[in-house]
Order: sequence, then C-alpha cells, then structure tokens
Amino acid sequence: MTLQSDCCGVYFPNPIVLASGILGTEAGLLVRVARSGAGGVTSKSASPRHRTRHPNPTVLDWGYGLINAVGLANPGVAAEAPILRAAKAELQRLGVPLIASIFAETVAGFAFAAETVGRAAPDLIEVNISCPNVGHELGKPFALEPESAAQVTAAVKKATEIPIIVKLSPNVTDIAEIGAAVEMAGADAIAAINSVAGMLIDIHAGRPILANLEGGISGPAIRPLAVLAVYKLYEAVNVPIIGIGGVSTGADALEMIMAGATLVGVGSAVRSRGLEALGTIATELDALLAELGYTSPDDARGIAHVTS
Ligand code: RRO
Repeated sequence: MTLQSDCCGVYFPNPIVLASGILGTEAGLLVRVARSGAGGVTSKSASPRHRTRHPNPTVLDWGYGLINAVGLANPGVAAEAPILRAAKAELQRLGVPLIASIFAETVAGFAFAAETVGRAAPDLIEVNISCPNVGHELGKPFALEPESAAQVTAAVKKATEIPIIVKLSPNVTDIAEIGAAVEMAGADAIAAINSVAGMLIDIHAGRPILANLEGGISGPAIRPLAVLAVYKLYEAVNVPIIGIGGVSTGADALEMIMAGATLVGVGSAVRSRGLEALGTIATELDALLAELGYTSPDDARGIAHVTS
C-alpha cells in the first residue's frame, strides 16, 4: 500500500504531519519526528518580532486532552529563518516536507513574516490566523470573519510564491463561509482546526487555572468538532484540507480522510504517545486501509459524504 499524498504539488511520503506548536521552534525535534516516520512537519508559528510566553501555567493535561495558553512564544521570523533552513536541509535528505507556520498581529506583519520565512525555502507556509491566545490588530483573531481572513490571505499570497495553507478557527458559527472566503482570496490549502477556546477552574483556589485565564483546548475531546469542520469545508471548497484536532490513532486519521482531509495533523498525541506517535499512526492507517479494502488514502478521501 502506498500512503504517498500530494498537497499543492508537494509530495508527502504519508499523510500524517506534525501539527504546529506542539514541539516548538527548534530544528532538532522536527527532524526527530521526521526520522520516526512523520509524513511532514510544521514548525511553531513565528511572528515578526520575538515573543515570550505567557506566565505559567501555560499548558495543562486535564484528562481528555490539553488546554494551553502558550502565548506564541517564538524567537521572531528573522531568527527562525536560519533554524528552519537547517531543518529543511536535513528534512530534504529524509524526503519529508517542511511547513513553516507564521503569525502576526497585523495584515502587513503577515506579509513580512511570509517573506522572511520564505528565505528558508519551506515547502509550504501555514498562515496561522486563528491563535486564540494573543492580541490582534482587530482585537480578535483574523479567522473569525470572512473579510479579515481573506485580507490576510491575499496579502500573504502577494508576499510569497510558496504555496500557503490558511489555518482556520473552530470558534466561529460557519467555518465553511470562512473557508470559501480564504479560498477565493488565494489560499492554496486550508488547515482546520486550531484549538477550541476554553477555561478550567481550580475549585480550591476558586480561580481559572491558566495564568492567561482562558486557553485553547486540543486532544481527543475536540476530535468530533474537527471532523465536522473538515466535513463542512470539503463541501465548500476545492483546495486540499489538512484535518487537525484530536487525532491519536490510525482509525482517527482515517476518519479525517473520509471527512475529506488530504493530510492529517497530529499534535497533542505526541504528548500521550511520544515522538514516535506519527510514524505509529501512519503504520496503523496503512494496515486499516488494507483491511478495509482501500488501495490508497486517495481512495478513501471524502467517502463519508452522503449524496441525496
Ligand atoms: O502559542 C499559543 O498559545 C497557541 C497558538 Br500560536 C495557536 O495557534 N494555538 C494554540 O492553541 N496556542
């Protein structure tokens, strides 16, 4: 069985890719995940200027997944570009594509970030317009309105020739509407979903656990939300979809593919199953596709769509 997958003309040895954020901005960990069988890796979003994290606690495992408010800690795109260039050289030897994620608080900042990470020649650029934990020019994430989502997409598209993946937020009424808007503005692919806004309260202290008060929920608890988002997007857009949210087994990955995903992002499962999780999930997916009579992930993509 071949698990080979094509996204925007980029060849992935298998569709299981490391989601952004979970392993930070360092090259070494990205390469380690690639060595243990990931089909692709995404770096943590880098912003125009260096950012420090929010005060602790920033991440908590609450039993059904994680809640985080890291606050986009990163060294800034100028420092991140050489780190990514080093990672890319090694990843290229392994045949594993690099997706460089960017974030900015302004539309112009996104264009600057795209130009700067472009120097590392990543295979794709992820445009993170959906971080729930940091401030934005409009006071809310660009992914929450079709107009602002499209504005960022168009600006980044103008700033780089590298294909762009726009990462959407689940914290909206109609994700398909946002997806259609970014596709129209030039997105080459769509990633869905970022973490779901949430809060946990320490009943002994009588106050929210995270220092940032609210954070983003990820892991198994959000998987059905992510599957529905991918399903709706698949009916609304023609560009490839990277399905992200709570995937931790080959069966979970196949569910995303059946909803319409071309690639499947894995984040929180790295915490529960270790750095080898992605390779293991790819192996499980391979066995499951064969068992169910599919000859490739392409065969299974979107089959859950019921036509009346
Ligand atoms: O760094 C974070 O707090 C963070 C980001 Br940029 C994001 O996109 N999603 C998330 O859950 N946390």
